[in-house]
Amino acid sequence: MTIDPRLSADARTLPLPENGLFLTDVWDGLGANPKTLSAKYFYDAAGSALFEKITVLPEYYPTRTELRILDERGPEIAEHLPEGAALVEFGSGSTVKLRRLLRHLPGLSAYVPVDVSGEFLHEQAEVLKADFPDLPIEPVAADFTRPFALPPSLSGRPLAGFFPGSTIGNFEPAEAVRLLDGFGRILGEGATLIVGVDLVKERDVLEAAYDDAAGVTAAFNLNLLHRINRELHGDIDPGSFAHRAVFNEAQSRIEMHLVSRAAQTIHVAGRAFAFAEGESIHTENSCKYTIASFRALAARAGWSALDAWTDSEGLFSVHALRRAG
Ligand code: SAH
Ligand code: AVI
Repeated sequence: MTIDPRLSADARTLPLPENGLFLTDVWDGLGANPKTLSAKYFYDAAGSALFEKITVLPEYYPTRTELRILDERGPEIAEHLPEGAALVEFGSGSTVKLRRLLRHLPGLSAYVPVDVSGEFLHEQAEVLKADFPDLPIEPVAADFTRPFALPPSLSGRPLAGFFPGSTIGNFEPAEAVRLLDGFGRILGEGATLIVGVDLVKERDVLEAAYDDAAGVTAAFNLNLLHRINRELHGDIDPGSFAHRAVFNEAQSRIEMHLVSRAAQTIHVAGRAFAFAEGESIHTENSCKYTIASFRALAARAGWSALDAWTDSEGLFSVHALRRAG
């Protein structure tokens, strides 16, 4: 994913990406060599629903492992959040992780889920409000790589950030530094950020997690093509592309691609894009870290390490970071 360089705390603009931006990003990405599309476009309502199915697949260890860490270490994690804090979650999805933390955060003054998948965000916020009627919940539909405003009602409250799921891994390291620095500007000096980060492990485990036997991850990847057809007048035959997930060890990342099964030309809103047989669209990176390599990256973005927790098998990590002055 790419980060808009204008990301800053005091920006007051730009809610959801308009279709115009989706279109120009798709045109730019398919016109590039190699072809690429931003992973943030996976998440329309159908993509968010498919991601939820991924999270319970036997091969997809990150969600259940992070949930276990949050369950077991919740009290220690909570100690790093100031009393009366408003918690801003970046890429909140189904809010399942927040639910696990909430029982350890009785003093939370507000919860602000931020997500680019607007319809899903609002549905999930309504369900959460029904379950936690005393907690002020203020959803913000926004692309967090671009400038966005927090609700004015938060002003004066201490802010803390929550960024679970290893969504940070979907950004290449230089982009991840810019994103974490942007979160620091939004949350302010001295703020705490709790981040979930997937750890480097054997190729077989990683590749199975991104190419499951039931084909759900393939459907998630291919949904991007369906979305282009739905929203941008595309004429793509999704069946003419194959899902591929491969661990790029040198870059310590899983790469997802959509590989053209044949030489073909597709059209998006009237513009033509030619594919050779076997040519791919690079749709996602999912970078994997060690505790030390993630701490080094966070330090480059102005965050110092407070603590980190992992599961007994060393599959996944949760970090508490503090924004330096
Ligand atoms: N936090 C949840 C969901 C992770 S999936 C969990 O841990 O299970 C990643 C989430 O980030 C999705 O809900 C997706 O819609 C959201 N997302 C991805 N890119 C985004 C962006 N640029 N801005 C805002 N939300 C984004
Ligand atoms: C949201 N993100 C951290 C997921 C990941 O594991 O990189 C997205 C995903 N892509 C394929 N499966 C899950």
